[in-house]
Amino acid sequence: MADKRIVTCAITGASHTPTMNNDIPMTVEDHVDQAVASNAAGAAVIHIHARDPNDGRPTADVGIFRDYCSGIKERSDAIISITTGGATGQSIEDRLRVIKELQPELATCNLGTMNYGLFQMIPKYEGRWKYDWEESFLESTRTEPFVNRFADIEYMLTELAAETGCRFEFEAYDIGHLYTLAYYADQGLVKPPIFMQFVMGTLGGIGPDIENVVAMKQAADRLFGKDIEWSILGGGRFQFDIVTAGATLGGHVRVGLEDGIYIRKGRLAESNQEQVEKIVRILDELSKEVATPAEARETLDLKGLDNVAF
Ligand code: KMH
Ligand code: ZN
Repeated sequence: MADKRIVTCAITGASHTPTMNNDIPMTVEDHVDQAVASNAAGAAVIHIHARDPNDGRPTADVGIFRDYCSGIKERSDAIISITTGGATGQSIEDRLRVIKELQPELATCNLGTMNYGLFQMIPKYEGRWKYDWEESFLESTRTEPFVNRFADIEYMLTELAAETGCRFEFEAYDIGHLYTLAYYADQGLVKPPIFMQFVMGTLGGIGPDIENVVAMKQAADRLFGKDIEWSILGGGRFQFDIVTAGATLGGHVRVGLEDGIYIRKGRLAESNQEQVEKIVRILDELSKEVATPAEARETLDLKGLDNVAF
């Protein structure tokens, strides 16, 4: 593991909707502004999904992704990690098109088909929805699985990687996913450094308990040894507890409104930047240095901003 901590900020996502937090970015300008501000606050990596600017619904529109990416690139040297998870209801073809066209430095690779329950948030917002798509979208996660088949993973690790030169932020939602990745590493399809995101607290994945963070780390150490650069995110209200525990155990960290919409108990975050500032403060108190984008590129062996297609 590199000494300096790579901070990722997941600025928008599909887990939270406009009703839940007024400060979720909606327009292209919002996304670019919040990405640039988060980068300036210490996030070397900006993880993006795309939203329809009219009502904030998740979209796979490559033009919108392109506008975010070129806007961010114009005003910063942030590393952009584009989602391939997209949102429930999008086909795998829709989800991967953006990677083929924009050829980013990093893209996510989700390590298994699973339940991904967002419906449990519905009762809290009943009768207050701002847009008609929000409740039905969250409800659809009760019946629609999050599809990431072995064949999809293999395609990403082989053809997509060769065609685009992108590397992956591997999303592990449980310990079994680490074993899936270890299988592909044994097959020679994954080369170090392996950038791994421990995703703690998804309904359908491993829970947000400190004991589970330790178990994930121990399994990753056993399976990958020094080949891994692991990072951690905590979904929902345990976001900062989990991320701080991960940092203490030696991990890189991910924050952002995709993963949690609060800055502390009872107070919604005002922006992604506010969450980045908080984790950078915590890291500083723990005497841990934050990696610049250039340092993160070196640690993760990325191709560089000159080689993207946006
Ligand atoms: N929403 C996160 C828990 C992706 O974008 O591909 C997982 C994620 C996956 O960020
Ligand atoms: Zn995401």
